[in-house]
Amino acid sequence: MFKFNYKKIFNNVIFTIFILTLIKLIFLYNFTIKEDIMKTFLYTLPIALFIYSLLYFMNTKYSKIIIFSIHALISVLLFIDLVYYGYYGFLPSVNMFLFVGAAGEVWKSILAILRPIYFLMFIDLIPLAIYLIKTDKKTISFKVNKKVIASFLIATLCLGSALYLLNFRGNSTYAYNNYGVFTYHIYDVYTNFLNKSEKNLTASELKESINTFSAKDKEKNKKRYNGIAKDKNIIVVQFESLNDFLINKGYKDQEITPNINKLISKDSIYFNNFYQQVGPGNTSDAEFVLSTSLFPSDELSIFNHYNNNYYYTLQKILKENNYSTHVFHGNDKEFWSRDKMYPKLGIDEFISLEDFDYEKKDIINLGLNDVDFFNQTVNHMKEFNKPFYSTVINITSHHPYEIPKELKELKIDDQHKNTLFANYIESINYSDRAFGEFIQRLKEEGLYEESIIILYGDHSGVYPTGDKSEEYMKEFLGNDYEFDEYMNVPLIINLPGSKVQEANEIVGGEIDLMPTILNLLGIDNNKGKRFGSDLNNSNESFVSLLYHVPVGSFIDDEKVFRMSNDGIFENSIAWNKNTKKAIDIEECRAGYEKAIKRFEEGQIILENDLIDDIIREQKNK
Ligand code: GP9
Ligand code: MN
Repeated sequence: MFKFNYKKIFNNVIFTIFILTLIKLIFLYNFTIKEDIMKTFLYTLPIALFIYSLLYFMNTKYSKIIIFSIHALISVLLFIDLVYYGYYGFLPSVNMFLFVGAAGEVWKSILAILRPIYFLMFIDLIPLAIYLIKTDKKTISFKVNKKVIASFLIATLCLGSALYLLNFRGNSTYAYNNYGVFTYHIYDVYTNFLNKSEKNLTASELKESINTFSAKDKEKNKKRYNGIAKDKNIIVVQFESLNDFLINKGYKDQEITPNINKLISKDSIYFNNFYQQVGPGNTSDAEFVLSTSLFPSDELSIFNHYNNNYYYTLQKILKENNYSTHVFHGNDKEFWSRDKMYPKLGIDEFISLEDFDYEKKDIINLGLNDVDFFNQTVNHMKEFNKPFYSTVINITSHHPYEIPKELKELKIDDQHKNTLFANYIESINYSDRAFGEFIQRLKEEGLYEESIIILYGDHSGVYPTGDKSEEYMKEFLGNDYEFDEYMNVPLIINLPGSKVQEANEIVGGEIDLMPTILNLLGIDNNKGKRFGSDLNNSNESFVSLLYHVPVGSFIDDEKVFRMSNDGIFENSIAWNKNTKKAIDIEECRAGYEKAIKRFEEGQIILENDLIDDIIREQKNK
């Protein structure tokens, strides 16, 4: 008869730490899994079993140290996942460690949202260490018996099948939500180191893709605002972390963005249904999407992983039209591989932190403070060959939004003071002030009238944190803080002296910037492939979203659709954009398929570096 010795099992330290890890997994999933926690947990079991079963096979004098180290490492990993999720709304990637590892400020920003409850992940480590030190090695069972071998084999089998499933092209969101935290990290390392998300196309598939992409858009005859900004300088302000809900909005009757509001009030087109389309490259992805009208990746940072591709960019087209091209950013040249990527985008000159006059005290958050940054930017612009195209990327309004007291001007209620919510609006208010001074200086230098200003937010400033700040956010907005709210960034096109005044409600995203700008300049160039459309002339009111929500999610005039994290369409959610009432997701199938198709086409172009092939094919047609 099979006799189960519970006492022996529970005395067994490996079994105990295995159970503790399972509890930690449930703890993590409770905060991070929106769909079926139990399903994810069950799928995580085999790998956890696999890892801990391995410990039974050890028989060295370092066994105790190894047991402790592995368990501690897993606890640290789960802790980092939890904290990171609180900031970004998903798990960290090795990408983050590889490329921004040195940028302490980014981590500082993540650590700023630590909640004491997260430290429960470490609660067992000290008792475990004491137990291991005090207990004689012999009393800790390491003997391998048949049961252990059996469980080890089952675990290996399950792990094997999970990895097999991963070979079908999925994505990291699905990997996490379907198979759990360990599979996610394995998948992430695998894709990042080997660029293995790439799908290999056969020669004929590749040819067919090139043929499809090289089809030219049909031209409309009469286009609104075509050439309205012909030969003007173009100043694009890519405003760090600016959400649309701050525009024309007050905190206790105090305007948060008075200078941006003023910009909107005269000679401007304001797009209030404009959305971020960045992936893991964040700010740098926004720059990429603006310059190319291509989709970024939802797994890899473009600037770091695709900086050897050929791109036919807005800057290159402008150079063909006698523009000089520049970028301003108050951080180092190498940060996010900008030094490698900018030449590929056709940027003549990068004015980075090294090129500004500053002292240590002038640095806030990740770089030069916005007042000095904007001010010195004008000095450089005065010297540029005209017409010029400049992207100006401010940085002070970066998470965690901690700025010196003396720079804060809003009166904040006691209950909100020093919360992420208050820090955010105070920091945006400061950067708005810096922007106001920038416009003033441009006017004084005579640059304003001969330029157009395009301002947009690169991405959201606050993702739902599940804590007090989210509550304050909801109170402030008077509604839920869902992705259609937080992924919504403003786009303003200011055309000095034009008398154009318009609020345009078309739904669009960063991918539409390039075609929109080209139309304003009256430049007729359709070479290459663009996924966006000119927002002043398009009939399509639609945006495909990615990264912060799974690919396939989209927003149009009537519908807001969020693809399910487990990749199953039927588990998705959708609501009416205006009434916020739930709608049948079947109404969203066509939009979902369109969003997926476009995104996947975008990935084929990126992964196979197809832009020059497409241009060659267009020439032959
Ligand atoms: C710093 C900036 C980082 O150069 O690009 O901003 P982020 O990508 O974290 O928004
Ligand atoms: Mn950013």
